[in-house]
Amino acid sequence: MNRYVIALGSNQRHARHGSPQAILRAALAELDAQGVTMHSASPILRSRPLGPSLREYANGAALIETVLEPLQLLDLLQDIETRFGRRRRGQRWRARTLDLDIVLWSGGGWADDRLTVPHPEFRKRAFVLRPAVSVTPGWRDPLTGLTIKHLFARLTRRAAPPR
Ligand code: A4P
Ligand code: MG
Repeated sequence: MNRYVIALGSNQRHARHGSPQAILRAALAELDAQGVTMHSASPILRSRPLGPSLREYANGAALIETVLEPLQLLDLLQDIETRFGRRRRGQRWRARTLDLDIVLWSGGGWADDRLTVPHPEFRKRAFVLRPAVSVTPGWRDPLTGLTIKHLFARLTRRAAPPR
């Protein structure tokens, strides 16, 4: 079995599912329906956008367990993103109905042209670390050896306001 921390984000409404918050809930339900075991899902938080998009995000994190190997999980996440109307073409960081990222994997690291785990940016992002703290504070980042809780404390201690 593989355990993962996944990050969820949305900053655009969906015609059927509604608000970004509702989209994240529906995405979690969809993972469950696909046979992924949901150990813990964070509260869904609002966060200010990082990057060019001006709309507020809903963000969350989940601790999951599944037989799927990393690339199989990525396929499933991308399939769910597509079903939620995510368009993959065009500008990076554009407004999106659903973004599902693999943050951490119990197997350690993965690096190829499709997938990098741990997610290269997660240590700098409060909108990933804050919900991750609530699902698995003690999980250690294999790169730095620091726990999620420690990474979040380190990030939010800085002078810059948290995002
Ligand atoms: N990919 C590589 N590693 C991973 C991984 N660990 N998990 C590849 C998921 N995918 C991974 O992603 C592009 C490609 O990354 C995928 O095809 C996959 O093979 P994408 O989701 O299609 O593109 P993107 O999301 O537009 O780009 P990127 O770099 O993933 O954007 P981010 O880093 O996800 O940032 N502000 C707030 N407040 N909250 C947010 O959630 N999100 C973003 C997007 C910007 N600002 C935000 C938020
Ligand atoms: Mg992404």
